[in-house]
Amino acid sequence: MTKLTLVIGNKNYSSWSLRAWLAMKQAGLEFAEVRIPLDSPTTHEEIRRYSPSGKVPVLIDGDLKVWESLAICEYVADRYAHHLWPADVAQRAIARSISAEVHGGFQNMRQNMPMDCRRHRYPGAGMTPGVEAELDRIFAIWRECREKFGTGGDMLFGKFTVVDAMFAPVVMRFVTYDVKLDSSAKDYADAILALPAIQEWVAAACSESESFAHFNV
Ligand SMILES: N[C@@H](CCC(=O)N[C@@H](CS)C(=O)NCC(=O)O)C(=O)O
Repeated sequence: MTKLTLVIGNKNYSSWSLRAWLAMKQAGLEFAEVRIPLDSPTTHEEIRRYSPSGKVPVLIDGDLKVWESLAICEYVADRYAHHLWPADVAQRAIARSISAEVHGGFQNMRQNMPMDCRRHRYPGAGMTPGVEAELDRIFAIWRECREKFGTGGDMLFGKFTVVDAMFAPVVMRFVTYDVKLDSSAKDYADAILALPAIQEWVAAACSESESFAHFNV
């Protein structure tokens, strides 16, 4: 039996689930998935069976439960895949700062541009002055990381790290809302979209039947 189980929400909508799932895939881990469709009358009760916080994702590793997407990424890196953080201590500190910033911030984008990985497109929707300011910050992070740390590959710190897992749902939003990207941001977004794990996630999202009229998950 598989030892690791990741409990997630709908692949189309659950941006937090995508972060943990992608980090685990990129770590090369084998794990079982429990998918709990969000926004149904039984969702809360079902999630509570697994998750102390009542939210997904939650990782179950034997007797241990780890919740909060960033804590799951930290645990996976600590326990199974040190390479999910940059090897250099200063770069690791910056990668952690950015990951925490994404985890706790960008509320305007989250609110106005919910993730919707299917082939739905809403060009220009959700853009507000608050979102624009957050996009500027995201582009500045991407530019700086690619210039300073990105030489060893096409991810923000060269090779794939937790930071890329944190930004993957942002890339999804940029596709859905057709956010204009300069060439360096586009190259990075394209590299995320080309990851086989991302393609697997999107294909699964496309095959889901649930459709939410209002969603912000
Ligand atoms: N900060 C949490 C956010 C988790 C979260 O909000 N999960 C949503 C789905 S993406 C959820 O479980 N919603 C179900 C509910 O609130 O009933 C994390 O990083 O994991």
